[in-house]
Amino acid sequence: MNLSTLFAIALERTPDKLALEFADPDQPGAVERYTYRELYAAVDRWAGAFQRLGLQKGDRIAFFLGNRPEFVIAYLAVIRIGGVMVPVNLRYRKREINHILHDCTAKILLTEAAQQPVLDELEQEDLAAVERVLLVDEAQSWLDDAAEPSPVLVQGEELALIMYTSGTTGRSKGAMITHNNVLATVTGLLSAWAWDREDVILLPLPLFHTHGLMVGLHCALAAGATTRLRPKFDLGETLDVLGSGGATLFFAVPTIYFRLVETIRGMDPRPDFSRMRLFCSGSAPLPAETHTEFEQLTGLRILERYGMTETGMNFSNPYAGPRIAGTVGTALPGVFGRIVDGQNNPVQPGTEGELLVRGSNVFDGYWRDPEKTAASFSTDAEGIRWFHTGDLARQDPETGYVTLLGRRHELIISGGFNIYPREIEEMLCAFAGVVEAAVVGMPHPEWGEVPAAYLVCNGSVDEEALVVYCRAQLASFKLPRQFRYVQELPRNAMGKVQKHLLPR
Ligand code: MLC
Ligand code: AMP
Repeated sequence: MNLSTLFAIALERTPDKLALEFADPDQPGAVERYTYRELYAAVDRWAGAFQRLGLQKGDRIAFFLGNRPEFVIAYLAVIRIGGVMVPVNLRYRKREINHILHDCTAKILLTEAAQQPVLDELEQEDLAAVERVLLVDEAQSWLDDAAEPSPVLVQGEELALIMYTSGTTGRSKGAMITHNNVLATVTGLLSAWAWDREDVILLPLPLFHTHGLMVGLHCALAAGATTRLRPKFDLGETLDVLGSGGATLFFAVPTIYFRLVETIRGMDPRPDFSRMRLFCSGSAPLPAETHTEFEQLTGLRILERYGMTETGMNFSNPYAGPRIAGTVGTALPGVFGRIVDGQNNPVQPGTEGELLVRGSNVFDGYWRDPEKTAASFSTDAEGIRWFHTGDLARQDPETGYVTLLGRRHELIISGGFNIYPREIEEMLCAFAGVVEAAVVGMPHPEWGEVPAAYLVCNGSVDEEALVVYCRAQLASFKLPRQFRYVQELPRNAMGKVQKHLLPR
C-alpha cells in the first residue's frame, strides 16, 4: 500500500464526483473544477512529464508554490512516481530557502510566476543544487508531449515528503515522512472524525504545512470528498461559504477562530452553519474563551486536536463525545502516548511531564541528521522506541483527556507558524552594534504569541535599518514586533540566559 493506491479508491468508486474546486476571492468568477477522473488524468500527464524531465524515485522536488490546483496535481504526480515532495513555506526568504534547497539537494524547484520577486533575490549559489526551476504557469510547454508515466513500485516505507520544521539550533531540519506515516494519520482521522464521501471541506490553510496538507487535503482525497481550495484565508468569503451550506468541514488555526468570533459577534442575523458537521482547531492552543464564545455564537462546539510535522496527528477530542475546552482529548487510533518525567519514567495521571508518542504515524527521522534523530527518540525498558514531542502535558485522572501545558524548548507559535528564537537571535547578533539578543514570545490576543527582542547594544543601533535587515533575512511572521534595549540579560550562575525573567 502507498498513498497513490489509497487515493485510487475514490477514483474507482466515484470518478465523476467533484474532487477539487479552486477559487480566488480576489478574482471573482474564475473557478476551476476537477472531478476525480479529471484530477487523476492531469496527475498522469504531470507524472509522465516529471519522469521525462528526469525526476526519479527518491529524488527531491521542492515546491515553493501557493495553494492552487497545480500544487495538488503536481504533488500527486510526484508521489505516484516515487518522488519526494519538499514543501517550502511561501513566506520564507532567500536565506531560509537556500538552506532547504541545499539541505535536501532538491533536483527540481517547482514554483510560480507570482513568486518572481523572491526568485529574483535567489542567486546562482542558492540554486546550485537544483537542476531545473519550473514555473507551473508555463506547464503547457513541458506537459505537451508527455508520455504516460512508467509504472514505479513505491513501497509504504519509502519517503513521500520531507517537511522542514523550525530548528532549535537556528536552522530548520527536514522531517522524513513515509507513505506509511501519512497512511496512518489519514486512516486514523477518517475513522475518528467520521469522514464521508459526501463531505465538502473549505480549505484555505497553506498546503505547505501539515495542517492543510495532511489533515485537510489528504483526508479529503482518501474519503472521496470535495475540497474547496482557496489561496489563503479570507474572512468574508469563509463566512459566505460556510453560512450558505457550501461546506460540511472547516479546519483552522486559533487565529482564524479568533477572527471569526470577533466578526460573528457583530453580525445580525448570525450566519447559519447548520450544514456544518465539524469545525476543527489545531496547530496552536485554542484559548478557552474563543472555544466558548464560538459555541455561544454558533451553537457548534469546536473539536480541538493536536499534531506535529514529525508525527502527523496524535490526539483529538472525540467526534461523538464531550469536547473539553483547553484539552486535546485522547490518542487517535493507532497512536500511543505517554507522559514522562526527566528520567523518562511514566508519571501518574494528574502530573505534568513531557509527552512521548509512538505509532506508524511517527516519522523516520531527520534528513541526513542521525544525531538530531537519535536525540529525539528514547527506548523504554521493553525496548520500545518513543518520540519526544517536546510538549509538556498532563492527563486528567478522571476523563483521561490530555492538556498541553507548554513546551520544553523555546518554540514560539504565531498564528500557527512556528518560530524558534535562536534563529532570530543569531540574525540580530550579526547586525552592527548588537552584542546580545534574547527573543521571547509575547502573548497576543489574535496571533497567540508574537516575537519580541531584548537587545544588549554597543552604542546606539539604527532600529529602522535593523527592521529592514530583518525583513530581508527572515519570513515576515518572524520579525520581532518590539525591540527592547537593556544593559544586560538576566543570567543564572552558569551564565545561561534566564528568559523567564524577561517581562512579556
Ligand atoms: C501572516 N502574518 C503573520 C502570520 N501570518 N504574522 C504572525 N504570525 C502569522 N501566522 C503577517 C504577514 O507576514 C504580514 O506581515 C501580515 O501578517 C499580513 O499578512 P497576511 O498574509 O494578510 O496574513 P493573513 O492572510 O491574515 O494570515 C493569517 C493566517 C495565516 C492566520 C490566515 O497565518 C495562516 O494561514 N496560518 C496558518 C498556518 C498553518 O497552517 N499552520 C499549521 C502548521 S502545521 P507584513 O509585516 O508583511 O505585513 C502544525 C501541526 C499541526 O502546526 O498540529 O497542525
Ligand atoms: P509544527 O512543528 O509546525 O508541526 O508544530 C507542532 C507543534 O504545534 C506541537 O509540538 C505543539 O507544540 C503545537 N500544537 C499543535 N496542535 C496544538 C494544540 N491543539 N494545542 C497546543 N499546541 C499545539
